[in-house]
Order: sequence, then C-alpha cells, then structure tokens
Amino acid sequence: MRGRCIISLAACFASLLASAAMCDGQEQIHITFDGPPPQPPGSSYVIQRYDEAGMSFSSMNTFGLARVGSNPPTGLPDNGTAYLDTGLRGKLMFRFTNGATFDLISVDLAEYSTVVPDARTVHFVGYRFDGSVVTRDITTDGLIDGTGPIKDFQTFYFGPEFSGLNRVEIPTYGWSLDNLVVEVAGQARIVTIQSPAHGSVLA
Ligand SMILES: [Ca+2]
Ligand SMILES: [Ca+2]
Repeated sequence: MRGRCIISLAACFASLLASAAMCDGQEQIHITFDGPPPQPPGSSYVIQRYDEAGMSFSSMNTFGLARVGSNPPTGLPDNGTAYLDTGLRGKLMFRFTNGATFDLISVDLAEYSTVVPDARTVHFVGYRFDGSVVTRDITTDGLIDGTGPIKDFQTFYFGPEFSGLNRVEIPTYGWSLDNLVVEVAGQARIVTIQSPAHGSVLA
C-alpha cells in the first residue's frame, strides 16, 4: 500500500514537472492593431495611446498617433485591416504595461501616403533590460498606391540583438506600421495544472 502511494506521488510530481517545463517556453504575440475597439473602415482617428495584448503604444509628443481603418481615406496605405501611423510629426514608444521584457521579431511597414510616397527610413531604438541600447534603420521600398493592387506593406525581421527589451522607440515619422510580432522572453505563462484526483491544483 505504502509502495503504491509513493509510486503515485512520484507520477504526480513528474506530471507537475512536465507541466512546469512546458510553461517556461517563449510565447509569441501578434499585435494586429485591429482592436478592440474596432477601427471603422474608411476612417482615421488621432489618439494618444493604443493598447493590445498587454502592450501600450503611446505618443512621445503632443501630435499623437493615428489608427487607420481598412479602405482608408485617400492616399493612405491599405492592407485590408486597421493599422497605426504617426502622421508627419508624431513619435512612437511601445512597452508592456506590466514591465515584461520582450524580443522584437518582425513588423510590417509602409510609407505614410501617396502624397509622401518616398521610401521611408524608420529608426528603431531598443532599450534593453541591462541598460544597453540597440538601433536599426529600416527603409521601405517607396511603393504605395493606397487601395490599389500594389502591396504597400513589407514585412521586416529583427536580429537577436533586439532581445531582452524593456521598451522600443521610433523617433522618426512618416511611416505606417502593422502586424508587430514580439516574443515574451523567459516568462512563465499562466497555466492551470490538472491533478487527476483533485482537479485543478495550481492556477
Ligand atoms: Ca492590422
Ligand atoms: Ca511600400
């Protein structure tokens, strides 16, 4: 009887360890800027802050950010969904509101509008948890036709130096941004571990 109990406890402990190992992995988060709240098609609203998936996107000056809906006002780029831009004067900062560090994986970028169709160089500044700073300049292709057939947005990928970040700033303007992918570095996810005998034992 005692032996069976010990075996049962050991099996239970092994199950808990396996669950703990699974929840210690990296979690990739896709931020689409599609809301909530939803951004109506054909609209563009000036805002000071937008939050999604625990990450806040805020303006670094009084000119604010803009959320743009699908089928946007004349001249703005279109990918069929809502996205973010900073107009021609704004600056952007984003971070997790709970202070979690993250890795920057990829982002979709387009020019600001067909009125300013030049290739744009977007300056990313990453502030890492250890106080170091990493930067990258990304230049778009200068191809944009708004709601026409041209693919306005391009996907750009970041290298491993953009890891362990506390926050990222984009101090340049005149771009459009969508589909930001980040990875939460080494954070244990909130999971529920099930015990066959007693149901949920840890949440
Ligand atoms: Ca979107
Ligand atoms: Ca483009």
